[in-house]
Amino acid sequence: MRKEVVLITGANGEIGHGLISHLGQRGDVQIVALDVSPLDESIRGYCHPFIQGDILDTMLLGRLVAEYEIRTIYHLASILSTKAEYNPETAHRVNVEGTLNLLRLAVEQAAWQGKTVKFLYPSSIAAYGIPTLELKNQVGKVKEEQYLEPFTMYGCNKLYCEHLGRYYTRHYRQLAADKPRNNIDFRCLRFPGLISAVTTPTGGTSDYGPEMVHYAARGEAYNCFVRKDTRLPFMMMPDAVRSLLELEAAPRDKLSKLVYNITSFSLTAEEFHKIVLEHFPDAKVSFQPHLARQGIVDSWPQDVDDSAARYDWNWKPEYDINRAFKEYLIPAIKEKY
Ligand code: AKB
Repeated sequence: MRKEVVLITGANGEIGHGLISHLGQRGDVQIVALDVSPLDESIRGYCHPFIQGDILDTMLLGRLVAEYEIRTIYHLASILSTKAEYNPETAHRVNVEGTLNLLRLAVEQAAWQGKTVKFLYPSSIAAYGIPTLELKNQVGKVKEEQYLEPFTMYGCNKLYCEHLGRYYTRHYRQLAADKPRNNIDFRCLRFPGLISAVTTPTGGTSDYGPEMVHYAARGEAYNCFVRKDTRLPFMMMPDAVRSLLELEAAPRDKLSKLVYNITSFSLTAEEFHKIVLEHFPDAKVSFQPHLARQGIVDSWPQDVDDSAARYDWNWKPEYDINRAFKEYLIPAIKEKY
């Protein structure tokens, strides 16, 4: 039997890496992978094919439409929050025009196949913007609809692309005489800061968490760019990958939202440091807040309300703080270095 085709953009990024390893080992789908950078050798064998190319290259995307019957798209490619601030217009092009191109590809695929195409999209806590630190410290778990005034280009892009996904799913070509049957099924997760044992993040602002652990494991000193009391929600990569796959598999009629918060645990940079020291007693970490990056993290919630995901599709993280470090991150990272 022919395997269903899954297109993964941003294949070489952190989530892409985890998702391709997981789906590749499962072996029940054909992974067509796309990234501007060459793909890590460890996951290349799972991709049939891997295409090195740009999501802004509409000719390339047109070729994909013609060559493959894509049933599910995991559109992971994006420029993260810190990197995006150095060149906001380029970030806008990649994050927004790139997403629009992929939604367009999904529409064409759906029309061509006469079938629904699922579109899985990772959004982020960066979509939030809590105006003051005082308020951040008061509000507790933030719901999907609250404080949506992001401080970063990346956050604006993520929030707008959530709207684009909703538009394409519910209203696209609403005035067209030949309005096509609605065949895009957009499903989105707002991720907290993600932590992988396999890859180190680049260009994000929640990166201080994973960086602290990876630096300690390599025996390198780390200068943390946020204050000790800075609290953010985090999640381990295996949970993030599982959440994407569970949302993908959930029956449409169980989903009351197109965009869901999810989280695993929240901790401060100081708590992070203490855990790192338990496992790497020689770790050298200093705290020297970077004004702008601190401001960005201060606008993101300490915690998010993921009750809708828990109720609608039974979301539950496997890794709480204890298991996250003891059973996943530390053993895997010690093996890596
Ligand atoms: C970033 O820091 O930009 C990302 C995110 C929170 O989406 N890790």
